[in-house]
Amino acid sequence: MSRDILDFKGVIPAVLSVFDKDENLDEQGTREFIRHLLTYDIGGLYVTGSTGETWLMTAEERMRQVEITMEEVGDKVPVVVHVGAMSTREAIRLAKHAEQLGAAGVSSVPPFYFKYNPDQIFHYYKDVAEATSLPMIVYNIPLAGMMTVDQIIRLSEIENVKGVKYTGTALYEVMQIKEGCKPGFLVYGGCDELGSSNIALGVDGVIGSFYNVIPDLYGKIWAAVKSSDIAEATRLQRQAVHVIFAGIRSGSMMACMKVWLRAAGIPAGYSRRPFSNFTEEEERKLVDELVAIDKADEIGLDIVRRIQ
Ligand code: MN9
Repeated sequence: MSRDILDFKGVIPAVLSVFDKDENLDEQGTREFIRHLLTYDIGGLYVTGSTGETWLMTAEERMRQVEITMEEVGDKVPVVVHVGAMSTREAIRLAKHAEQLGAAGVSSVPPFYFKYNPDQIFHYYKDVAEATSLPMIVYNIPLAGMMTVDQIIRLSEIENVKGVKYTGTALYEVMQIKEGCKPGFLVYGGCDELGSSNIALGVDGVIGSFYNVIPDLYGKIWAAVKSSDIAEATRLQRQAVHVIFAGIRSGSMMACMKVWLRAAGIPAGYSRRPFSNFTEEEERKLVDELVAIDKADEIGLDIVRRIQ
């Protein structure tokens, strides 16, 4: 029971947004989906981020999504709201809204598209972080242009900047960040493919897309690493990678995860254009592929049990 960022630990889904077939935000579906996620041993929820297709949503829809999420979650687990926006002004509006609703923290990718210089990026984070009392989790992701370790260390000197979600693959940077930033600075692994390695490096949590689909498997990976059973962690991580690669190979990753969840009776909806959804035949193939992975790897995934 917490709204404290210090409890934002462990396996944390970057929540999928639930749209209906006509691309409307499906409020009832969202509620049911959040309730479903809360049945797992998760350390929190990260909403309206990349996996939530946030860049395809209006600010009003994002705020509505946060309202619904907070109503469903209450103080069961901490919720961090991604408030990244094209302008500082808009990010501040979203951050203030998240604060009013009781979020545990805010997060943001750096401003992108125009190639902002490091000072402009620094001031973006300072302005957004200082606009509320909430902790800010910086989000470093190649899609928005990776920031250097030095830049993250500089950002960590801003009082409200309390951590980073690092969706890179250069794991030595995770160590450099941990060593270079203030004590207690939170570091989250963002690349699901590297879950077990990130956990072994001592990250505070892992935040990502596939924890919407296979939170049970990642719970086991977390436990295996923490009990120093590296052989088991590696075996389980390999299985997770098979699922992730199937999702990526589909060509529309979020839509694919939603297909799998729907097949399991969980109302995760559809993706919004320009992402594509799948024909019924393609959907059947994707579901068959997930079931085949589960069988070949002898995983016993919860989602596959629900499909059958
Ligand atoms: O950081 C996610 N990145 C994106 C979070 O959504 C772009 C990851 O969870 C990846 O989706 C995942 C698959 O590549 O690692």
